[in-house]
Amino acid sequence: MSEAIEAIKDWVIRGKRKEAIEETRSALAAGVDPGMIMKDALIAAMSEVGRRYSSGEFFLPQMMIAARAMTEVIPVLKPHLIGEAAEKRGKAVVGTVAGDFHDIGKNIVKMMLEGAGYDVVDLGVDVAPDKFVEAVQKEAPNFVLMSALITLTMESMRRTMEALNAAGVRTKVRVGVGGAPLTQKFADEIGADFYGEDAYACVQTCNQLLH
Ligand code: B12
Repeated sequence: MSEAIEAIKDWVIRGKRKEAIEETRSALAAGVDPGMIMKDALIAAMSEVGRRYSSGEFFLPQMMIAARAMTEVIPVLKPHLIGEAAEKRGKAVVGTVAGDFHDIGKNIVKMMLEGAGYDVVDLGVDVAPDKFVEAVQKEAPNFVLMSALITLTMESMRRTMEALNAAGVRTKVRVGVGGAPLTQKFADEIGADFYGEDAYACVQTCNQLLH
């Protein structure tokens, strides 16, 4: 892996946002692939932070400053990652489910969808099942995309599916789920239309389902 990628990853893990931004700018200027920076530096940094948190090497404040560094690098990367979509494709409602405040992954999904020509209604974090239902009724989207990062909050996805069914709007939308602890098996179990491993997969599946 290139030295630049390693350096960006390291600055993010250490929560050094100015250094992470500077390193990202020089890597981009040197022609390093932006997708690689996202995957091998930023997302890899978050996995490592998670590992260190689990093992007790890191505590919550370190996880927070690393997350802030990542969040601030993303806008630097954004113009290099996504182009101007030629045409509008469809509409998606995105949100992190009830009880969960993690939004980095959800925001990347949103960014990639917008870059691919989707209108995205972002419900934010800690979104209760009835808020998803209201958004479907009000916005008439093609997709409802739910994100969860905590094993316990995956259950909020199940409750949201139940709420969509109970309100009679489930058949009006395709539902996609994602986030680090999610699996295809869980998506099948709660009756979602698809699971996406990452933001690229999410956009690809949405495109396929529309055609
Ligand atoms: C950063 C982080 C935080 C930040 C969040 C900042 C923010 N604004 O989001 C802070 C410090 C605030 C935080 C808080 C907490 N966290 Co935290 N956090 C993380 C960490 C390190 C990284 C998460 C992340 O952003 N990853 C990078 C993104 C890009 O990845 P992603 O979200 O998976 O998204 C990608 C794909 O999954 C996919 N995707 C995502 N959403 C969707 C949706 C759809 C539809 C599709 C198709 C795809 C898709 O595309 C994305 C891009 O490719 C993880 C560790 C880990 N391994 O995940 C722990 C982790 C998730 N946190 C954890 C915990 C325990 C907590 C706290 C409860 C800690 C506490 N004691 O307070 C709180 C939670 C509070 C709450 N109720 O939400 C645990 C969860 C354990 C579990 N299994 O349940 C983890 C796994 C850490 C650990 N190893 O223990 N956290």
